[in-house]
This record gives sequence, C-alpha cells and structure tokens, in this order.
Amino acid sequence: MTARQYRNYVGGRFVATGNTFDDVNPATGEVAAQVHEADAALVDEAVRAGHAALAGEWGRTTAEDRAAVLDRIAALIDLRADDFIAAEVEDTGKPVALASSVDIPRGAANFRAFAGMIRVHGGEMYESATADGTGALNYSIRRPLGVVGVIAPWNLPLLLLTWKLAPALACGNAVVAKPSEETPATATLLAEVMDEAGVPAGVFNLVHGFGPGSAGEAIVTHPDINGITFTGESRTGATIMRQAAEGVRPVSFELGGKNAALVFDDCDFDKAVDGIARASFMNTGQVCLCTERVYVQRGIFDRFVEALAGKARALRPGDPHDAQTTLGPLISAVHRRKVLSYFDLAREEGAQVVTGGGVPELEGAAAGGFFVEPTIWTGLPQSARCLHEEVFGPICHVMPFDTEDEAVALANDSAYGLAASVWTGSLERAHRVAGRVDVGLLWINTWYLRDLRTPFGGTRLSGIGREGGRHSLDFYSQTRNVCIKLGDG
Ligand code: NAD
Ligand code: 6OD
Repeated sequence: MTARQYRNYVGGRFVATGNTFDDVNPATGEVAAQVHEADAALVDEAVRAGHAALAGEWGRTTAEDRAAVLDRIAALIDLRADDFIAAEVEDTGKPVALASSVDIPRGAANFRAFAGMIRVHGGEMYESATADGTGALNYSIRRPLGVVGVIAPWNLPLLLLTWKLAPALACGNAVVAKPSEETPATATLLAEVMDEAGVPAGVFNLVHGFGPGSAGEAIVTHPDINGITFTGESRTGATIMRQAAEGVRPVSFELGGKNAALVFDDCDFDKAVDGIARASFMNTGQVCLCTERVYVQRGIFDRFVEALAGKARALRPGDPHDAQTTLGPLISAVHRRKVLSYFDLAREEGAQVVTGGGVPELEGAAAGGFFVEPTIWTGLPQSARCLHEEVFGPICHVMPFDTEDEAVALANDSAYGLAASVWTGSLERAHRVAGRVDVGLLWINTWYLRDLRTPFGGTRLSGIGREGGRHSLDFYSQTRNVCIKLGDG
C-alpha cells in the first residue's frame, strides 16, 4: 500500500473506510495513492450532517457572512497553490503550466466570483395595483435548496467541482460532493481548506467513490438530497435524471459535446489556426468544449489543414513537470482504449490520417503513461460515427464547405449542442451565424474565453439549465415571493 491516503470528509471529520481503491498517475501508470470509498451508510451520514448544519449556525448566516467565508476559501487556495498544482498534476498528468495557469487559479476565482455575486444579487420587487386602490408590494427572497449533491468529472477536477460548490455555498446550502474516482486529490485538499476557512462542520461533505453501486448512486438516490448538480457524460446524466425524478428533485446538468468550429475564408488565418489548435488539443482534448469537428471554407482548406497539422506535430507529450511538455496523457488506460478504438473506427470509416493516429514512443516513466498522438483526420462523410460521437481526446476532423448555409447546417447536424466557434473577419456574418447555430455557447474569433457572470450550458444532449452568474444563484436557491397588502393609510 502506498503512503498517501485520500479520506472522506463528513460532518467536519476525515473518515477512513475499510474499502480502498487505487488512484493512478496517468502520466506514468503508477499508483499514486489509496482512496477510501464511501458506502451508502457514510453518504447517509453526510446528508444528515448537511441537514444538521442547515438547522444550526450555517442556516442563520447572511449573504455577507457567506461571501466572507468564500473569500477566505479563495485566499487559502491561493496560499496553498503549489500543493493544489502538484495534486492536480499527479491525478491528471496535465502539464504543470496548464494546471498552474488554468485549473488552480480558476478554483480560487470561482469562490471569489460567487462571493461577489451573492453580495449584490438581491430579489425582485413590484408595486402592484389592487381593486380597492390601496395597492400591494411583492418582493422575492432567496432561500437555499437544502442539501445539494455535487457530482464532478475528472477532466478539470478542481475547476469543475468549485464551479458548482461556490454558488451552492454562496446561496446557503450544505453539500455532499463527490469528485471523480479518477481524480480525488484536489477535492481532498479542498476539504482541508474548508476546515481552515472555518466552514462549519456538515456544510461541506466530501465522499469518494464510483458512480453505479457506489457513492455516486447513493447521493443521487438519497431521499433527503434536495437538488443534484452534475457534470459528466450525457448517458450518466440520463441515468441520474431518472433517479432524481423520485422526489421531484431539481437537476442542473453540464454534459458532453461534439463541438464544431466554422472557419470562413475571410478570417485572420493565423489566429484561426492557433485558436483551433488550442480548441482541439488543450488538456489533450479532454474539455467538454473542445472542437472535434472543424469545417473550413474550401478556398483555404488545404492550407488550413497543413498549418493545423504543423501545430499538432509541434506538441510535446511527456513528463508534466518538464517545461518542454505541452501535451499530457489521457486520464486512464480505459479511456485510452476508447480513444484508440476511434482511431481504428476513423480508418474503417474512410478517414485520411493527416497526422497522429497512434501512441507516441516515450522514454523513462512516461513510457508507462496513457499518451496518444494528437490526431487530425480528413475525408470522412458527414454521416460517419466519428463525426457524431464524442471522442474526448486530442483529435479533430477537418471538412471543407462552400457556403454559409452549408456551414451552419453542418454545425447543427449533431445530437449535442454545447459550444461552437466561428472564425471570420465579417461582423455581419459573425452575428448572423451566432443566431443560427444551435448551441448554448458560441465564441467568435476565440475559444473558451470565460466571464463567470455569463450563462454557461448546452442544448439537447449537452445539458439541462444554465449555470454562471445569476443563473447559478437561481438554481441553488428557492425563490420565495412575499405579497403584502397595503392598508388605507
Ligand atoms: P462520467 O459521467 O463518467 O462521470 C462523471 C461523474 O459522475 C463521476 O464522478 C462519476 O463517478 C459519477 N457517476 C457516474 N455514474 C454515476 C451514476 N450512475 N450516479 C451517480 N454518479 C455517477 O463522466 P467523466 O468520464 O468523468 O467526464 C467526461 C465527460 O464529462 C465527457 O462526456 C465530457 O464532455 C463531460 N463534461 C461536460 C462538461 C460541461 O460543462 N458540459 C464539463 C466537463 C466534462
Ligand atoms: O469554465 C467553466 O466554467 C466550465 N464549466 C468549463 C467546462 C469545461 C468542460 O470540460
């Protein structure tokens, strides 16, 4: 057994269980830690601790009290940034440069942003007319949902967990949170931070484990969980939705994508190539917003494919601690088998492999890691499975188009509707296309540029609801309307 142990955090105590599983470092394939799996009884204890906290001092906090707690949590993440970066890199294999510029600062930023938002977002107020002429006042107040189940994936572990935790706590809820079984480390560090920040016992509960038959299912099926917020695969979302129907619990789902980029011949060519290289290969393609379908106007198609292939070939897989490394591994051996199966399927479906398509030969510890080559395909028909199923790896397919109408139709030919990007020098075209592509998030001449106040989420298979800014506050609150009949005066 390795020395490091990741325990659950329930009712303000770190809890070991008799049942542990391996936490594997995907950059080496070696076991990094042991994780203590929570069973249904421990999840039940966490839910009861949450309700006890709501009945106690946490339930009496003001928005300003909670904003101050969130600011303290953010400051402590900053203070321990090196520990968080090391933990995230060990769990995901992502380059240190990425974890230290994106994942960990965004973890702190999520708490700061929602501290700011809960300070300023009040309710609605209306002066209403009445038949007797005296009038009435209507105003709304926010109350927490109760104990919220927060279930997170492995691709941006701290970023996506805190994206949901921060508004849930800002609104006065207690939470039972479960990180992915693949990435338990930063969530466990966060429990230490919650403790240090003075978050009362039972407000933040952390349970480790898997989905079906484990901690995930125990959270979702617990009758006293009052809302469920989930980020992960669309299929998992459908399963959770069926279970949440029992008791009519509200759900917020951020699910998968098969995102398109539309590149018009009037774009800034170099910016478009750089942007799409980032959109396809960042985090080894393991971001729900990543571009797997690139549609390029015919006149610039060949030049574009060659330039994008140059960017892919320049990526350096390897040790995440090496400053030269720009591409991490996939998260697990299982996920690599899935991605490699799409490499085979693409060839069967008639793809030309412009670059990549295999496993890189690496030396030293990285030889045991779950790396694949960044891969670009061309030549698939629009009906190919590889253009409709989410691969979630460093891949994209590039296809030519002739007209704007055709480009929009190709982008919309998907069961998913998470994100798209449009690359053009024409303002008119940018707005026209933005109005026609059926997605929740659309970037023009950029990709994954975030403002945490904006609505975030997808259409169709990509999710239910929007989070971000007041949309998060609305999901994590019950809004109560109060109506006062005014007297004669
Ligand atoms: P996943 O659905 O396999 O797992 C996500 C989480 O759900 C994990 O914590 C897992 O243990 C848990 N889980 C699995 N089955 C469960 C069940 N039956 N009941 C309760 N919990 C269960 O997803 P993943 O492989 O961790 O993440 C990759 C997927 O997430 C991709 O499809 C990606 O597009 C999607 N994703 C979407 C967004 C977004 O914002 N739209 C963000 C990140 C990832
Ligand atoms: O940046 C965010 O707020 C967010 N929810 C990103 C999701 C990325 C998906 O992998």
